[in-house]
Amino acid sequence: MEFRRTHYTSHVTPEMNGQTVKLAGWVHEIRDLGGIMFLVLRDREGMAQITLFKKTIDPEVLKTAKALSRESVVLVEGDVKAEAKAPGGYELVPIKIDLLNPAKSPLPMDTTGKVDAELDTRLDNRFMDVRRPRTQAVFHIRHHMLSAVREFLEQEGFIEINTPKVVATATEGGTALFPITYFDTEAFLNQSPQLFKQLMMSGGMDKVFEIGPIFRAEEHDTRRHLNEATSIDIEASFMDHEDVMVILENLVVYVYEKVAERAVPSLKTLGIELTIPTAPFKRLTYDEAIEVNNENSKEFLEWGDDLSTNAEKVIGKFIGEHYFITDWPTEIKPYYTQPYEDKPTVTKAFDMMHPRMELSSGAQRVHDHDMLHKRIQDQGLNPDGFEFYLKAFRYGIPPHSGWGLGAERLLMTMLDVDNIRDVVLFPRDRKRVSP
Ligand code: AMO
Repeated sequence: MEFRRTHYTSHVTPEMNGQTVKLAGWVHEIRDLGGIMFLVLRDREGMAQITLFKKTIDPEVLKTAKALSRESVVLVEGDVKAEAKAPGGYELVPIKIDLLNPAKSPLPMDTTGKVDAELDTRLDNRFMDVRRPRTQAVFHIRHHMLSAVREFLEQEGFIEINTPKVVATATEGGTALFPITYFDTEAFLNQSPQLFKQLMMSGGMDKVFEIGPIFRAEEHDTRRHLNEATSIDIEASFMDHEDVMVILENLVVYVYEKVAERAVPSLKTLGIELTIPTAPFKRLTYDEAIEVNNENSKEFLEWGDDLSTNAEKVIGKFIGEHYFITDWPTEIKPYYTQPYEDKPTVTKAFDMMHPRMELSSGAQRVHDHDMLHKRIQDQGLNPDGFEFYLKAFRYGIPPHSGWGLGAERLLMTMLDVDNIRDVVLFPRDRKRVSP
């Protein structure tokens, strides 16, 4: 049986009226209306209507069609007939139907969108959930988002690196680690490429980026936290925090623009019209952010408090678009952020926010070895564990800055998706490690 992609057409248009084509895909729907039978065939391009006129059709073809179960994989050879009422503006009158692989019934979930499935059912059967046009649209957009990120950073002179995910030390003091057995010693899953991307500044790579997994062992069960997330990280030498903030806001705008341009069918499937943010984003100092919160919320924040989820919402509602929060208290930001020389209680760190949540954190980094050593100690961490990192600061490392941007959060806020699990193929959370 011939099934190779090169032997069939995947993109049929009404202009091909009269031509004989071959289409392969899944049986999305079967409708038997007496004198006429419709099969809806689904492939990654969309839907095609196969119309069987029972009076004129070859009885063998009709027999095969009648025996089909939904979600079976078939190859259909047929004549294209322009038909304004059919999806895509054409129907296919079959000459031959080959069953490539039958699907068992009943299905673990519906793929037509007619029956709502719980998120857990969809995630348990992700292979089938991805057959739903809406789910597939999300992951097509994710592809376009990441490809635009790569394109933008490459245009800005960044090169892509890959750093280890099995590591010996914590990066983000405070956030929990997943320990693993590594031969006869203990290791951890990396929380961030932070230390490694900084090492590359000492290595003279100047502008690097990585798109990779980060692991956080926190037991939160929220709609915006995963235990394995994807982080878009950059690090750049001879740049300060303000320089990398400009790169970040321009990247966000670029990604929105490219997704709007290139993912038209997927956005249509989701019923979304993207509003492209405009750069520069508003900049609020931490002090101003606290003030906005205190004037608009029942929850009073003192200088030095981290912003609660509620405070993020209150401030986000007040601002109403993407914005930055800059100039954070040094003590609530990681050891690697660079305090202001003339005001060391405040650090050159920033968060980039969507009105719904934080999307990114970044900073100018400490590049002075002794200061870094002291900052590690001051945060209650043991500098011995950081020797491989500190070493790179003794032999000439330029001033540098960078940020980490959560890919899932960027996508979920772009598409106004409620739950972060909906934008990851196989989410990892407190209750889920499979599939
Ligand atoms: P931070 O810990 O703020 O900073 O992480 C950066 C961004 O990554 C995303 N993120 C998450 N997304 C989903 N689930 C999680 N559990 C999760 N944790 C983080 C968020 C967040 O803003 N090393 C610094 C970055 C830097 O300074 O370069 C860091 O990791 O969108």
